[in-house]
Amino acid sequence: MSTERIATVVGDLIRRINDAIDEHEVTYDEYHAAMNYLIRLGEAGEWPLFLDVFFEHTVERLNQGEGGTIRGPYYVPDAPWLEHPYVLPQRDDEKGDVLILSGTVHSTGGRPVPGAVLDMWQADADTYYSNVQEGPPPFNLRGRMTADDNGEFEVRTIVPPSYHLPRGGPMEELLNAAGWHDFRPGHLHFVVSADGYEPLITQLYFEGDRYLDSDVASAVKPELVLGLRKHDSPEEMEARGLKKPFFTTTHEFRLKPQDG
Ligand code: MBD
Ligand code: FE
Repeated sequence: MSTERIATVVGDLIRRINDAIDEHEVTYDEYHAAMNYLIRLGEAGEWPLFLDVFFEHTVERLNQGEGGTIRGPYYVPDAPWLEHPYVLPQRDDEKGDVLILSGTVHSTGGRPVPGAVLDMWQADADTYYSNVQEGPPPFNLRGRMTADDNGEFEVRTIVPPSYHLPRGGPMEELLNAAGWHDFRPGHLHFVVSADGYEPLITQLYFEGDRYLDSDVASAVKPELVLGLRKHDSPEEMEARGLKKPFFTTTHEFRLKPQDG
């Protein structure tokens, strides 16, 4: 970043925070409480969580647009490559309803993108992300896969229930202190990429989740909310080799060509 850009953006941030302090007549006690809070936020390693919850959505909207949303703090690179038929790595007794997500990767012009890479991750049914929180084994519910020659893919995972942010640290303390809830609608995360296209960072949500309209991270867009179809007949379960009911849904990811 240039000196000029830093002076412009940081200068404006400082001015606006001073305006808020002024408008709300912040006391010395409040000023020191804020200082103490920000120090503890850093010591707890929660700066990425704080920034992605409160600010990433605006950066995302300016830089990605339709079909995308925020990445959030819990992406981990180098997730395992999956083999056909794709099943997101999970424990034998992984909690949650079975979800079969099928779909396509197309260009914004509508053409299939053969071989597009889908890097996918999600929390488990108890809201824990592998490689981040204690609990799940490494790379649980994280994996990379490719779309076929027609840009199509299908992957089996679990339906993500409503999600709450990690608790017990400064982030939860702030949300409680302000009387705000700490929930996000259940979601699946993706980075979809292919040669010649801008990578698409996005999430998928599901109809009926009670937090679709009040996501603490402000990251829901209508085109990312999918319907779920339930399959509970013995024939459908047997055809899939499943012993319990399952849900299906589909989505089309649209990649923007580079420089165009
Ligand atoms: C998450 O899982 C998440 O997706 C976001 C955006 C913020 C915090 C935790
Ligand atoms: Fe998430």
